[in-house]
Amino acid sequence: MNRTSWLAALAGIVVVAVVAVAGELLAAFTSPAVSPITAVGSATIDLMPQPLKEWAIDTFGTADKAALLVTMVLVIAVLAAIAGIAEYKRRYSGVAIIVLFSLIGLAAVYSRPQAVPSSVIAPIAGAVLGVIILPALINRLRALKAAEDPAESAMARRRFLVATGAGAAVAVIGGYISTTLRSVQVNVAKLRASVTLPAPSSRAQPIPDEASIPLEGMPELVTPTDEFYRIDTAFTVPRVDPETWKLKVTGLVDREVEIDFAELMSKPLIERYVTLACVSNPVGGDLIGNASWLGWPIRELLAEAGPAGDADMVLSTSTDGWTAGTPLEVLTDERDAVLAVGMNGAPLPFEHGFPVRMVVPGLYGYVSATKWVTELKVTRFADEVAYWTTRGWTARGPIKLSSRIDTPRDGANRPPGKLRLGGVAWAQHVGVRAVEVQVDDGPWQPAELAEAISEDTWRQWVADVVLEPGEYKLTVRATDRNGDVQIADFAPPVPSGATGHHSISVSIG
Ligand SMILES: Nc1nc2c(c(=O)[nH]1)N[C@H]1C(S)=C(S)[C@@H](COP(=O)(O)O)O[C@H]1N2
Ligand SMILES: [Mo]
Repeated sequence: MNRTSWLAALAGIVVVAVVAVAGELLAAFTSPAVSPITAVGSATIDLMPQPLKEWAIDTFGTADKAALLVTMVLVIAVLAAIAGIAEYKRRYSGVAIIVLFSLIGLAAVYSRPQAVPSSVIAPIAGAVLGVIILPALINRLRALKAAEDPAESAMARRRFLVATGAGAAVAVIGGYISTTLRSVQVNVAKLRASVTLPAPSSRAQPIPDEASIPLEGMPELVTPTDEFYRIDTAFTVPRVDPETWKLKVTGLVDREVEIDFAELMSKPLIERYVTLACVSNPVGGDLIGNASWLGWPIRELLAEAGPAGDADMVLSTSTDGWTAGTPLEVLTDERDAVLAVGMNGAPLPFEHGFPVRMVVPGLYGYVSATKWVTELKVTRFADEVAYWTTRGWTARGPIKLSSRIDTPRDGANRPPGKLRLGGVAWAQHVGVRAVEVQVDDGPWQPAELAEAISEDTWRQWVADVVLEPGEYKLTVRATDRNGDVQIADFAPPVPSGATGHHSISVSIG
């Protein structure tokens, strides 16, 4: 690339940055819930092919949104550079790229469930701006190229650089204003501080001392909230105001019911420990956590609405349009599926669904744990398809019986003699009956089980093995209270959750 091409690329990047920032600023007033950039991010997540999504979760885990943002910025910068060069080479070809960009932004905004009619203003205004300023800046570059004597050339260079520098300054200052504006518009800290949790009418079963086994490397029995895994499709975490939050029960019901946050908080709330697990969790993975949840049983709310006899599913919807399809049965049976407002004794964090989410013992999160929930539609599996079900996952998602070795870590070196292994096993809503460990292909040996908090939570285990110097493979498996043994055959997370035994390697000596 020659010097002029570099300058044209720079012009393209500056123009697109100005357009993007203008769009964000305008959206702060015309469409606070959906801006062009967040809409493109969210739409990208929704459209991303399944294998890519899984790879992103595997590689970046909870940092997947940050990774997406960085990728988006890089891709947009490259396209912007191309638009600048194209415009220089051929009038209006760069403009065409900017228009195309804006159409994509417009489509993304339009696809968002939180979009309002005025949400289209920002991408359209951005397009108009880009169409005006890109040719203007590129014309200055042409003037520079066409300059015939040194004085004219110096003048043209100054004019180009001043305009480009001004554009960059506008983008930086505008970007700063737009982020500040957002934090002023939504006083995030205040939203959560406004909530005081009532005392539960039924407390969580006290945790017996014997439920935790002291051993270096064991996970905490109750996962600290800030270490709890987070998985969702939300490019920006929804900030829902409890003052305006409402939950509707619709669909195949005798009567539609609506409940607001104050009403929900005035109900008799129960507190329970429930271990939540993600269907994307690979064997031995850490997309699982145990917390106490304070909430109102969903069956009580459904009873007020009166589900029809032929209904078999509840489609729950989040403010951001995400949906889960949960069997009606598990929301009405004796298990404590709740509309949770509290997690580990505090209001839900925004990332975990503030102000209200669902927690259903025994089901993977993708079919049950709707965060920022605002609607429960009583319906039939035959009639509705939830978010992940359209993307290759099974419609029903009971958590599979599983176990994990937490200590020692895979690849650890230990001295010969007695080695104590430890970890967790889970079979939510059935309960773990036994855990066994195996050295290489040797016999299965029983592990010692900690006491369970309840059948809805994971259970700790330890086992001692005696090993001489050498390399070993150590494996764990669990049996549930129905007598079912954890499946040995390997299956990937798609479509209904991973199976296979977790193994680690250790070297002794
Ligand atoms: N609104 C919304 N709720 C959601 C999701 C989502 O993408 N959007 N993901 C679900 C999935 S796949 C899981 S595993 C759990 C994770 O809950 P956590 O992030 O609080 O751990 O939330 C569920 N609830
Ligand atoms: Mo999940």
